[in-house]
Amino acid sequence: MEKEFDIVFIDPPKVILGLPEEGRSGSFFTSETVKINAINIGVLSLFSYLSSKGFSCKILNFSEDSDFSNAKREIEKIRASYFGIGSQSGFDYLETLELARLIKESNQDSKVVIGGQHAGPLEEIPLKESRDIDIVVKFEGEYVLEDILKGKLLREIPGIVYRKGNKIVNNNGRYDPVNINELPFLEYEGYPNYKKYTPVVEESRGCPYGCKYCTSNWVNKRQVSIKKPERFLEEMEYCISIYGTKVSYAVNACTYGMNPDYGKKIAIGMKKFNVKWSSEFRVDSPWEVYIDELLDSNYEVVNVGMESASPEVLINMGKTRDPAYYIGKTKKLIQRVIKSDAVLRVNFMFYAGETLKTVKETLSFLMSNPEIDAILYSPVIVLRNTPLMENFDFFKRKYGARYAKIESWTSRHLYPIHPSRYFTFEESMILSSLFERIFSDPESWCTAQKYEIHQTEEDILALKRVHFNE
Ligand code: B12
Ligand code: SF4
Repeated sequence: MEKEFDIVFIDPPKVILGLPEEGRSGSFFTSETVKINAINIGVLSLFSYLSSKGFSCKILNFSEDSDFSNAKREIEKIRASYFGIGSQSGFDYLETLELARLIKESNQDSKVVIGGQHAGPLEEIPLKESRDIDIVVKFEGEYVLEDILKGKLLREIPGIVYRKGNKIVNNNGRYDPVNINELPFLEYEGYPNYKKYTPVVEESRGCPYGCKYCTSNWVNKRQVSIKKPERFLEEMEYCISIYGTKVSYAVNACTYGMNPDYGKKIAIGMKKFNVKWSSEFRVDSPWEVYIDELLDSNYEVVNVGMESASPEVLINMGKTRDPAYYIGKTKKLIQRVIKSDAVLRVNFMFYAGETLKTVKETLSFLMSNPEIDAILYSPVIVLRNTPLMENFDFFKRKYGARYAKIESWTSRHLYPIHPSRYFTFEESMILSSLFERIFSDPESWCTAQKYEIHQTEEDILALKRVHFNE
């Protein structure tokens, strides 16, 4: 049968198989009733790039489905040479395997390729766990998929794992990072129901820092591609022409303003658009250079990852070698932001090796900085191909940390832990959830979180009700 599309991308459903039973909180844990509803930027970027190269592409968005009936129906109708599933977090992994099965049921000759921040670092594992998956793309997908669609021999394509007969072959090497200045604008209209979601524009991709729990430095090789301000603002203008000025805009970056002069120019340019926006940056990034312009540009939420106020934990995380400087700089940022109208949200993590002392240090920081409007507090989950997993023995020996072997999590290759002899996983979850509510003003918490849901009155109210029992 004639293939309708070269590649059909799929944004998979989230946690509809084997839902982790434990109540969820913090950035790794969303309430069951209010799921994150956001555009899968990885998939949209690949769709936009390959379309610009002349390939016929389509996106199927099942991310909000609560069973597979819709997916089954849609997949049965469509014919494509390749199906590409974007597994971005462990919460869509089992669902990705099930989609692969459904694809092969009705499209026996199609190839299934998967990638994304979760699937990539798993390398050969998805191929071992599902006969229906043919290729895993380990890193960025643009050039790799282009090669695949052009029919290049798989053995000659760096950074993929694939099936060859009964063998699984893991190719070494990788392409240089994609220069995001050279990518086409995101083709929002290609994403089903795109208007329901928070519009997003990439400012930079990748991260030079090496936090030990994070997969980004594996997927992006600790290299960064930053958009030139002119290019960014052009794309933002295009995005606003589609979504209008009434919604808030997410500017996607591991750390906004890694080139602080660009950060300043972008903030100045954003002011002219007169739209609310937000991004994320580290407390120890060079924000002094652009913070005045940022706070004067309708920047709605200052969303920063501090992760801990305990010097010992900060060192263990690989966040900084100089905790006093790091903590001092956070305090300066707080003092600057409170003079503005922006909401200040600071993110924390219940890390491996937390002791009574380290938790107390973070709590006393929160108590002495009541100007913080909202926090996210998440128990750490160990991920594959991170230094934390590789050096987990250190935390076992020194702090009595252990893996919490909970099937509903580990089957997703998300590895929760008992952080130390002082705390179990369950306690770290309960405490994180409590701290989050105690130290957050509900209104501000929802303003920060609204970038990850549909920005409707009802969704925001529902979020507040569920999270704060209000
Ligand atoms: C921005 C971001 C978000 C945003 C937007 C996410 C979105 N829908 O796109 C928001 C805030 C909504 C979000 C939410 C969540 N996120 Co998030 N997020 C990120 C962040 C910082 C950047 C991702 C990004 O957009 N990158 C830019 C795009 C272009 O790059 P990319 O996704 O890597 O895609 C490239 C490749 O991976 C590959 N690729 C991607 N898809 C595919 C598909 C195919 C077929 C192929 C071949 C290749 C491929 O090619 C792409 C282009 O080069 C990452 C960390 C990071 N540094 O990447 C965490 C990260 C992905 N998020 C994470 C998590 C846990 C979550 C949540 C589960 C948190 C929660 N509250 O529940 C939710 C889940 C959201 C969901 N819908 O599933 C984790 C995932 C860890 C894991 N292994 O499970 C990460 C890695 C951060 C971390 N280390 O903790 N997130
Ligand atoms: S700063 Fe953020 S994206 Fe960069 S390594 Fe640390 S956690 Fe990962």
